[in-house]
Amino acid sequence: MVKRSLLFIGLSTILASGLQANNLINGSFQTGDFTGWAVSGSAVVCAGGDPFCGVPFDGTFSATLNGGDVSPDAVVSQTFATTPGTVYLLTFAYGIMDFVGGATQQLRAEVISSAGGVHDLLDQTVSSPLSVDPGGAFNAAVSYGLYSFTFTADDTTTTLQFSDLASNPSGSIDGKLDAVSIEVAPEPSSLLLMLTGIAPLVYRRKRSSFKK
Ligand SMILES: [Ca+2]
Repeated sequence: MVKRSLLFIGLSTILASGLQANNLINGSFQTGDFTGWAVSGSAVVCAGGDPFCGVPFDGTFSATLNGGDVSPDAVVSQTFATTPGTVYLLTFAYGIMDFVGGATQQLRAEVISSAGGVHDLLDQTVSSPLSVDPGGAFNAAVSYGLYSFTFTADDTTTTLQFSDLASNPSGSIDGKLDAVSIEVAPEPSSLLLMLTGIAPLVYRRKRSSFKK
């Protein structure tokens, strides 16, 4: 138990230090909007106190994809400065809010070099964790997973792009995106520790104080 606690503290320290070096602007949407991002389709930034928003993974605000009874067509991207030859670590929290439980949604994450080519550094589609039974409508429970990928930059600017690929565009099942970070990757030994620790973690955020 002690070792596990120490490991958790170590991971938290790495994550915290990484967030301080985030190459992205407004990666956690804490401006309350998409400042720094280019957005098309159904995506909004909303506050955690809104029962239709869901609890954020980090801070006060998070992004909702395909909120309401709309088709999942959101594309959210940001171009940032990079150093060619440097290995970067992309991390983001992706989750699902569902008023029934037992569903998943899918998100495509691409890293596109400005040097040319299409989607040439990273192209991964992730599935959210299974949604939880919220125990009653509008309690804003969200199941988050934390996802990490590395890529090697080959130009001075690079674009991160998320595309909503949810297969269940119901009004009561929405995707959630938060805590997006791109930082210079830690040394391989630290990275292995970090990824090993992150993989089993699935987060459930529930605003216990939200009762109306
Ligand atoms: Ca946030």
